[in-house]
Amino acid sequence: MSNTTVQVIKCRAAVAWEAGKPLVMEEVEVAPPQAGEVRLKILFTSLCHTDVYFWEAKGQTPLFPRIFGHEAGGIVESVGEGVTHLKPGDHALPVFTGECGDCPHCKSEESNMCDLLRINTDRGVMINDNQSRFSIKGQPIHHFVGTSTFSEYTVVHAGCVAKINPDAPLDKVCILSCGICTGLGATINVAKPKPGSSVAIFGLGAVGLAAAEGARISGASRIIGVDLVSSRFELAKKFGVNEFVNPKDHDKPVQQVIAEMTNGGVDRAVECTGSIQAMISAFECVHDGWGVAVLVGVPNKDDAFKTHPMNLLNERTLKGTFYGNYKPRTDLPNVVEKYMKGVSLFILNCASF
Ligand code: CXF
Ligand code: ZN
Repeated sequence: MSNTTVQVIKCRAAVAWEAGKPLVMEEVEVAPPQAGEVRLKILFTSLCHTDVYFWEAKGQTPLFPRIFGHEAGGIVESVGEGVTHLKPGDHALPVFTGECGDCPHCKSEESNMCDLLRINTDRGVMINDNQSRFSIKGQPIHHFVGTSTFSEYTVVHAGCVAKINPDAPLDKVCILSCGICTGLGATINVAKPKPGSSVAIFGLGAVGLAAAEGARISGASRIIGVDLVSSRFELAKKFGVNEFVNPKDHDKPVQQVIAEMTNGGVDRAVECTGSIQAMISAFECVHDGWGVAVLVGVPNKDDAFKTHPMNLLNERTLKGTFYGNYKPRTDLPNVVEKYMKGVSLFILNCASF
Protein backbone atom coordinates (compact mmCIF):
# COMPACT_ATOMS: atom_id res chain seq x y z
CA MET A 1 0.00 0.00 0.00
CA SER A 2 1.44 3.41 -0.84
CA ASN A 3 2.05 6.16 1.67
CA THR A 4 -0.37 8.84 0.46
CA THR A 5 0.11 11.48 3.15
CA VAL A 6 3.78 12.08 2.44
CA GLN A 7 5.17 13.69 -0.70
CA VAL A 8 8.14 13.01 -2.94
CA ILE A 9 11.15 15.10 -1.85
CA LYS A 10 13.60 16.65 -4.28
CA CYS A 11 17.08 16.99 -2.83
CA ARG A 12 20.75 16.71 -3.67
CA ALA A 13 22.66 13.46 -3.71
CA ALA A 14 26.12 12.36 -4.83
CA VAL A 15 25.40 9.84 -7.56
CA ALA A 16 27.86 7.23 -8.83
CA TRP A 17 26.95 6.82 -12.49
CA GLU A 18 29.75 4.41 -13.34
CA ALA A 19 32.32 2.30 -11.52
CA GLY A 20 35.37 4.28 -10.50
CA LYS A 21 34.12 7.57 -12.01
CA PRO A 22 33.77 10.70 -9.84
CA LEU A 23 30.45 11.03 -8.01
CA VAL A 24 28.18 13.73 -9.46
CA MET A 25 25.97 16.01 -7.34
CA GLU A 26 22.48 15.62 -8.78
CA GLU A 27 18.96 16.59 -7.92
CA VAL A 28 17.18 13.34 -7.05
CA GLU A 29 13.59 12.52 -6.22
CA VAL A 30 13.14 10.53 -3.05
CA ALA A 31 9.83 8.68 -2.85
CA PRO A 32 7.84 8.49 0.40
CA PRO A 33 8.66 5.63 2.76
CA GLN A 34 6.49 2.58 2.21
CA ALA A 35 5.23 0.13 4.85
CA GLY A 36 7.96 -0.65 7.37
CA GLU A 37 10.28 2.09 6.06
CA VAL A 38 11.38 5.52 7.22
CA ARG A 39 12.67 8.53 5.33
CA LEU A 40 15.64 10.19 6.99
CA LYS A 41 17.11 13.64 6.61
CA ILE A 42 20.83 12.94 6.62
CA LEU A 43 22.79 15.59 8.50
CA PHE A 44 26.22 13.93 8.61
CA THR A 45 27.73 11.13 6.61
CA SER A 46 31.25 9.78 6.43
CA LEU A 47 33.20 7.63 4.01
CA CYS A 48 34.02 4.00 4.76
CA HIS A 49 36.38 1.93 2.67
CA THR A 50 33.48 -0.37 1.79
CA ASP A 51 31.90 2.50 -0.17
CA VAL A 52 35.12 2.86 -2.15
CA TYR A 53 35.40 -0.89 -2.70
CA PHE A 54 31.92 -1.17 -4.22
CA TRP A 55 32.32 2.08 -6.16
CA GLU A 56 35.49 0.65 -7.75
CA ALA A 57 33.43 -2.51 -8.47
CA LYS A 58 36.47 -4.67 -9.09
CA GLY A 59 35.29 -8.25 -8.98
CA GLN A 60 31.70 -7.59 -7.89
CA THR A 61 28.55 -7.35 -9.98
CA PRO A 62 28.36 -3.63 -10.79
CA LEU A 63 25.08 -1.96 -9.88
CA PHE A 64 25.02 1.55 -11.32
CA PRO A 65 23.86 4.27 -11.11
CA ARG A 66 23.96 4.03 -7.37
CA ILE A 67 23.97 6.21 -4.26
CA PHE A 68 26.64 5.02 -1.82
CA GLY A 69 27.12 5.86 1.85
CA HIS A 70 26.39 3.87 5.00
CA GLU A 71 27.95 5.72 7.96
CA ALA A 72 25.61 8.54 8.89
CA GLY A 73 23.44 10.35 11.37
CA GLY A 74 20.15 12.06 10.74
CA ILE A 75 16.59 12.86 11.75
CA VAL A 76 13.44 10.94 10.87
CA GLU A 77 11.44 13.01 8.37
CA SER A 78 8.50 10.64 7.86
CA VAL A 79 7.56 7.05 8.54
CA GLY A 80 5.67 4.46 6.54
CA GLU A 81 2.71 2.40 7.62
CA GLY A 82 3.26 0.09 10.57
CA VAL A 83 6.39 1.80 11.89
CA THR A 84 5.95 2.19 15.61
CA HIS A 85 9.45 2.59 17.10
CA LEU A 86 10.29 5.77 15.19
CA LYS A 87 8.50 9.05 14.58
CA PRO A 88 9.31 12.27 12.72
CA GLY A 89 11.91 14.27 14.61
CA ASP A 90 13.66 11.28 16.20
CA HIS A 91 17.45 11.32 15.98
CA ALA A 92 18.64 8.18 14.28
CA LEU A 93 21.57 6.22 12.94
CA PRO A 94 20.97 4.07 9.83
CA VAL A 95 22.89 0.79 9.78
CA PHE A 96 23.80 -1.44 6.83
CA THR A 97 22.67 -4.55 8.67
CA GLY A 98 19.31 -4.62 10.41
CA GLU A 99 17.25 -6.19 13.13
CA CYS A 100 13.75 -7.42 12.31
CA GLY A 101 13.32 -8.56 15.92
CA ASP A 102 11.47 -11.77 15.00
CA CYS A 103 13.87 -14.17 13.29
CA PRO A 104 16.00 -16.80 15.03
CA HIS A 105 19.08 -14.57 14.73
CA CYS A 106 17.36 -11.58 16.31
CA LYS A 107 16.08 -13.85 19.07
CA SER A 108 19.53 -15.31 19.68
CA GLU A 109 21.84 -13.50 22.05
CA GLU A 110 24.79 -14.61 19.99
CA SER A 111 23.95 -13.36 16.52
CA ASN A 112 23.25 -10.10 14.70
CA MET A 113 22.83 -11.82 11.32
CA CYS A 114 19.12 -10.99 10.92
CA ASP A 115 17.48 -13.27 8.33
CA LEU A 116 15.47 -10.44 6.81
CA LEU A 117 17.82 -7.46 7.02
CA ARG A 118 21.39 -8.77 7.12
CA ILE A 119 23.85 -6.98 4.90
CA ASN A 120 23.36 -7.55 1.19
CA THR A 121 25.73 -5.66 -1.08
CA ASP A 122 24.17 -7.08 -4.25
CA ARG A 123 20.72 -5.61 -3.67
CA GLY A 124 20.04 -2.12 -5.05
CA VAL A 125 16.34 -1.91 -4.20
CA MET A 126 14.10 -1.93 -1.13
CA ILE A 127 13.00 -5.38 0.06
CA ASN A 128 9.39 -4.27 0.41
CA ASP A 129 8.63 -4.10 -3.32
CA ASN A 130 11.97 -4.58 -5.09
CA GLN A 131 11.86 -0.96 -6.24
CA SER A 132 14.20 1.95 -5.68
CA ARG A 133 12.98 5.04 -3.80
CA PHE A 134 15.47 7.22 -5.71
CA SER A 135 15.03 8.50 -9.23
CA ILE A 136 16.33 11.17 -11.57
CA LYS A 137 13.83 12.26 -14.23
CA GLY A 138 12.12 8.89 -13.92
CA GLN A 139 15.32 6.82 -14.05
CA PRO A 140 15.70 4.64 -10.93
CA ILE A 141 18.96 4.97 -9.01
CA HIS A 142 20.13 1.96 -7.02
CA HIS A 143 20.41 1.91 -3.24
CA PHE A 144 23.53 0.68 -1.44
CA VAL A 145 23.34 -1.71 1.56
CA GLY A 146 19.89 -0.30 2.32
CA THR A 147 21.24 3.05 3.54
CA SER A 148 22.48 5.29 0.65
CA THR A 149 23.45 8.14 2.90
CA PHE A 150 25.25 10.26 0.30
CA SER A 151 21.89 11.96 -0.18
CA GLU A 152 20.19 14.73 1.79
CA TYR A 153 17.23 12.38 2.22
CA THR A 154 17.17 8.61 2.05
CA VAL A 155 14.67 5.81 2.63
CA VAL A 156 15.73 2.99 4.95
CA HIS A 157 13.95 -0.09 6.30
CA ALA A 158 12.87 0.79 9.85
CA GLY A 159 14.64 -2.34 11.12
CA CYS A 160 17.93 -0.77 10.02
CA VAL A 161 17.42 2.44 12.00
CA ALA A 162 18.48 2.93 15.61
CA LYS A 163 16.76 5.67 17.59
CA ILE A 164 19.31 7.47 19.73
CA ASN A 165 19.51 10.13 22.43
CA PRO A 166 18.69 13.47 20.74
CA ASP A 167 21.43 15.16 22.81
CA ALA A 168 24.13 13.05 21.16
CA PRO A 169 26.22 15.05 18.66
CA LEU A 170 25.34 13.51 15.30
CA ASP A 171 28.58 14.72 13.72
CA LYS A 172 30.45 12.47 16.17
CA VAL A 173 28.18 9.47 16.66
CA CYS A 174 27.53 9.03 12.92
CA ILE A 175 30.68 6.87 12.69
CA LEU A 176 29.06 4.33 15.00
CA SER A 177 26.98 3.33 11.96
CA CYS A 178 29.86 1.19 10.74
CA GLY A 179 33.58 1.39 11.48
CA ILE A 180 33.70 2.19 15.17
CA CYS A 181 31.11 -0.37 16.25
CA THR A 182 32.75 -2.91 13.96
CA GLY A 183 36.12 -2.62 15.72
CA LEU A 184 34.85 -1.95 19.23
CA GLY A 185 32.36 -4.81 19.18
CA ALA A 186 34.84 -7.25 17.64
CA THR A 187 36.90 -6.90 20.80
CA ILE A 188 34.27 -6.32 23.49
CA ASN A 189 31.54 -8.66 22.19
CA VAL A 190 33.46 -11.34 20.33
CA ALA A 191 37.10 -11.57 21.47
CA LYS A 192 36.07 -10.74 25.06
CA PRO A 193 39.56 -10.31 26.53
CA LYS A 194 39.84 -10.71 30.30
CA PRO A 195 41.24 -7.96 32.52
CA GLY A 196 45.02 -8.16 32.57
CA SER A 197 45.21 -10.13 29.32
CA SER A 198 47.14 -9.51 26.10
CA VAL A 199 45.53 -8.52 22.81
CA ALA A 200 47.11 -8.05 19.37
CA ILE A 201 45.36 -5.68 16.98
CA PHE A 202 46.24 -6.14 13.31
CA GLY A 203 45.74 -2.91 11.36
CA LEU A 204 45.68 0.50 13.02
CA GLY A 205 43.17 2.30 10.81
CA ALA A 206 39.93 3.58 12.34
CA VAL A 207 38.49 0.08 12.83
CA GLY A 208 41.70 -1.17 14.45
CA LEU A 209 41.89 1.86 16.75
CA ALA A 210 38.31 1.19 17.85
CA ALA A 211 39.24 -2.46 18.44
CA ALA A 212 42.18 -1.25 20.56
CA GLU A 213 39.88 1.00 22.55
CA GLY A 214 37.66 -2.05 23.10
CA ALA A 215 40.68 -3.90 24.51
CA ARG A 216 41.46 -1.03 26.87
CA ILE A 217 37.81 -0.81 28.00
CA SER A 218 37.92 -4.57 28.66
CA GLY A 219 40.93 -4.10 30.92
CA ALA A 220 43.58 -5.76 28.74
CA SER A 221 47.05 -4.79 29.92
CA ARG A 222 49.20 -5.57 26.87
CA ILE A 223 47.73 -4.18 23.66
CA ILE A 224 50.05 -4.90 20.77
CA GLY A 225 49.46 -2.94 17.55
CA VAL A 226 50.59 -4.56 14.31
CA ASP A 227 50.87 -2.42 11.20
CA LEU A 228 53.13 -2.01 8.18
CA VAL A 229 53.17 1.77 8.78
CA SER A 230 55.20 2.61 11.89
CA SER A 231 53.99 6.23 11.97
CA ARG A 232 50.58 4.96 13.05
CA PHE A 233 51.86 3.92 16.45
CA GLU A 234 51.90 7.41 17.95
CA LEU A 235 48.18 7.95 17.39
CA ALA A 236 47.40 4.37 18.38
CA LYS A 237 48.85 5.01 21.87
CA LYS A 238 45.89 7.31 22.57
CA PHE A 239 43.55 4.35 22.12
CA GLY A 240 45.40 1.96 24.38
CA VAL A 241 48.06 0.40 22.15
CA ASN A 242 51.17 0.09 24.30
CA GLU A 243 53.45 -2.08 22.14
CA PHE A 244 54.01 -2.01 18.44
CA VAL A 245 55.24 -4.49 15.84
CA ASN A 246 55.93 -3.66 12.22
CA PRO A 247 56.26 -6.98 10.35
CA LYS A 248 58.66 -5.27 7.96
CA ASP A 249 61.18 -4.81 10.79
CA HIS A 250 61.57 -8.59 11.25
CA ASP A 251 62.93 -11.40 9.15
CA LYS A 252 60.62 -14.01 10.70
CA PRO A 253 56.83 -14.24 10.48
CA VAL A 254 55.06 -11.72 12.69
CA GLN A 255 53.16 -14.50 14.48
CA GLN A 256 56.49 -15.89 15.64
CA VAL A 257 57.65 -12.44 16.77
CA ILE A 258 54.47 -12.02 18.82
CA ALA A 259 54.69 -15.54 20.27
CA GLU A 260 58.25 -14.79 21.44
CA MET A 261 57.17 -11.45 22.97
CA THR A 262 54.31 -13.06 24.89
CA ASN A 263 55.60 -16.38 26.13
CA GLY A 264 53.73 -18.46 23.56
CA GLY A 265 51.13 -16.12 22.09
CA VAL A 266 48.59 -13.46 22.89
CA ASP A 267 45.30 -14.25 24.61
CA ARG A 268 43.30 -12.54 21.86
CA ALA A 269 43.93 -11.15 18.37
CA VAL A 270 41.64 -8.93 16.32
CA GLU A 271 42.36 -8.59 12.61
CA CYS A 272 41.20 -5.32 11.03
CA THR A 273 43.00 -5.14 7.68
CA GLY A 274 41.30 -7.43 5.15
CA SER A 275 44.72 -8.85 4.19
CA ILE A 276 44.58 -12.64 4.08
CA GLN A 277 48.16 -12.87 5.33
CA ALA A 278 47.27 -10.70 8.33
CA MET A 279 44.27 -12.96 9.03
CA ILE A 280 46.47 -16.05 9.08
CA SER A 281 49.07 -14.32 11.26
CA ALA A 282 46.38 -13.09 13.65
CA PHE A 283 45.13 -16.64 14.10
CA GLU A 284 48.56 -18.19 14.44
CA CYS A 285 49.77 -15.63 17.01
CA VAL A 286 47.19 -16.55 19.66
CA HIS A 287 48.22 -18.81 22.51
CA ASP A 288 47.38 -22.50 22.26
CA GLY A 289 44.90 -23.78 24.82
CA TRP A 290 42.81 -20.59 25.09
CA GLY A 291 43.69 -18.06 22.38
CA VAL A 292 40.88 -16.54 20.32
CA ALA A 293 41.37 -14.70 17.02
CA VAL A 294 38.60 -12.58 15.50
CA LEU A 295 38.48 -11.67 11.81
CA VAL A 296 36.93 -8.33 10.93
CA GLY A 297 38.51 -7.17 7.66
CA VAL A 298 36.90 -8.04 4.34
CA PRO A 299 39.20 -10.23 2.19
CA ASN A 300 39.60 -10.16 -1.57
CA LYS A 301 37.16 -12.26 -3.58
CA ASP A 302 39.49 -15.18 -4.29
CA ASP A 303 41.35 -15.29 -0.97
CA ALA A 304 41.48 -18.57 0.97
CA PHE A 305 42.39 -18.92 4.63
CA LYS A 306 45.14 -21.52 5.00
CA THR A 307 46.58 -22.82 8.23
CA HIS A 308 47.64 -26.23 9.49
CA PRO A 309 44.66 -27.89 11.25
CA MET A 310 47.00 -28.66 14.13
CA ASN A 311 46.81 -24.96 14.99
CA LEU A 312 43.11 -25.49 15.70
CA LEU A 313 43.53 -28.86 17.39
CA ASN A 314 45.88 -27.12 19.78
CA GLU A 315 42.82 -25.38 21.17
CA ARG A 316 42.88 -22.08 19.42
CA THR A 317 39.58 -20.54 18.34
CA LEU A 318 38.93 -18.64 15.10
CA LYS A 319 35.90 -16.37 14.86
CA GLY A 320 34.54 -13.70 12.55
CA THR A 321 32.09 -10.87 12.94
CA PHE A 322 30.10 -8.25 11.07
CA TYR A 323 29.41 -4.99 12.84
CA GLY A 324 31.06 -6.25 16.01
CA ASN A 325 28.05 -8.49 16.68
CA TYR A 326 26.04 -5.43 17.70
CA LYS A 327 22.30 -5.62 17.08
CA PRO A 328 21.69 -2.16 15.68
CA ARG A 329 18.30 -1.27 17.17
CA THR A 330 18.87 -2.90 20.56
CA ASP A 331 22.53 -2.10 21.18
CA LEU A 332 23.35 1.15 19.41
CA PRO A 333 21.34 3.42 21.75
CA ASN A 334 23.37 1.98 24.66
CA VAL A 335 26.68 2.52 22.88
CA VAL A 336 25.67 6.14 22.31
CA GLU A 337 24.78 6.46 26.03
CA LYS A 338 28.22 5.15 27.03
CA TYR A 339 29.79 7.85 24.88
CA MET A 340 27.49 10.52 26.34
CA LYS A 341 28.44 9.50 29.89
CA GLY A 342 32.12 9.65 28.99
CA VAL A 343 32.59 6.00 29.92
CA SER A 344 34.17 5.13 26.61
CA LEU A 345 34.59 5.97 22.97
CA PHE A 346 37.27 8.57 23.21
CA ILE A 347 37.72 7.72 19.52
CA LEU A 348 34.57 9.61 18.59
CA ASN A 349 36.20 12.82 19.73
CA CYS A 350 39.08 12.26 17.33
CA ALA A 351 37.14 11.89 14.10
CA SER A 352 39.19 14.59 12.42
CA PHE A 353 42.50 12.81 12.78
C1 CXF B 1 31.16 -4.24 5.41
C2 CXF B 1 31.42 -5.62 5.77
C3 CXF B 1 31.53 -6.47 4.54
C4 CXF B 1 30.39 -6.34 3.63
C5 CXF B 1 30.13 -4.91 3.30
C6 CXF B 1 29.99 -4.07 4.53
N1 CXF B 1 30.99 -3.50 6.58
C7 CXF B 1 31.13 -2.19 6.58
O1 CXF B 1 31.72 -1.49 5.83
ZN1 ZN C 1 31.54 0.54 6.43
